[in-house]
Amino acid sequence: MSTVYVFGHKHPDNDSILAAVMLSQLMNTLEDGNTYVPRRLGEMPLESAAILKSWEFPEPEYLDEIPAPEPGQERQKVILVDHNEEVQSVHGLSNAEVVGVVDHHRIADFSTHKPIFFITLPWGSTATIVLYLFHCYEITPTVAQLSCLLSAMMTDMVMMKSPTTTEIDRQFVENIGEILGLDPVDFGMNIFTNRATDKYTPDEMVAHDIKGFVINGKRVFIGQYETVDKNIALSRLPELRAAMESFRKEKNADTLVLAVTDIMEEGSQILMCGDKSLPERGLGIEDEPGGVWLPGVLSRKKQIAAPILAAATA
Ligand SMILES: [Mn+2]
Repeated sequence: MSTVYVFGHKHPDNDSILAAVMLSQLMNTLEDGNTYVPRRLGEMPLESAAILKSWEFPEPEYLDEIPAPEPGQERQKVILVDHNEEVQSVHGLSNAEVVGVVDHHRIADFSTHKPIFFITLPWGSTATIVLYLFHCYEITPTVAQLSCLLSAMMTDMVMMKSPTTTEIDRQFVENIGEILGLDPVDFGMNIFTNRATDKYTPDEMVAHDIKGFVINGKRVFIGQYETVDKNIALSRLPELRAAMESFRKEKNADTLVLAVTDIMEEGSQILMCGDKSLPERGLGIEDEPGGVWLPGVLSRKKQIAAPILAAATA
């Protein structure tokens, strides 16, 4: 009988929040004796707050860190969703007992003493995997749950335009659309509009969806700011570059890459600061004052982080 915290990565995106909430709800339905409680490691994305509110689901509370257990106390049990790298996870993760991982990213630095619930699949979103788990446990998701899962799927796969989208994702999306009687693409457009992208400050554009990596001992942050009109963000370029530099210094990082992804034009404007050699090599570009436009680049994981990581080992 334990309380198990379920949370996505720091600077959470819609998938990290909704996959944590939906997986907690699924696990609680199974009544395995534990209580699963979703948490978040950063600010609520606007679209996640909007959809949870519309279904009257409470927002997950903020989790700052996991303290070391008092003598005789058991470690806090946790399930990581949408990430598995320590650098992207909660402060004090080593004080916790990781009892599960549900993720769709590379496996970086993971090892355990005991067997655990470890499910990673190279699908387009963690929400797709959570939906698959509903099927595995023969639990029928409610309309509210399907709607939340579809929201996370559509943002994480950028309306299914992202190259991370698999045939399985497409089938699940189509299936939810039929059950809910809606067009998934129209539904996804509404989710993106809920982001009200022009409301973000340059600091928020940098910080609201950013992931840290340790590459050959260097700390590299890769952020992604998704918008329906990149020109609004890029009209504030000097402030944006200043915000990038101050984030990098604050995190004591060597390199920061920011992708301003335009989901309508289907590409990303790449900005970088600090030591640019690794991302320049990985992406095959040279930074310019206004950044570099990479058409077709929508996925941080596959089209930005992966080539940068590959360049480090080449
Ligand atoms: Mn994800």
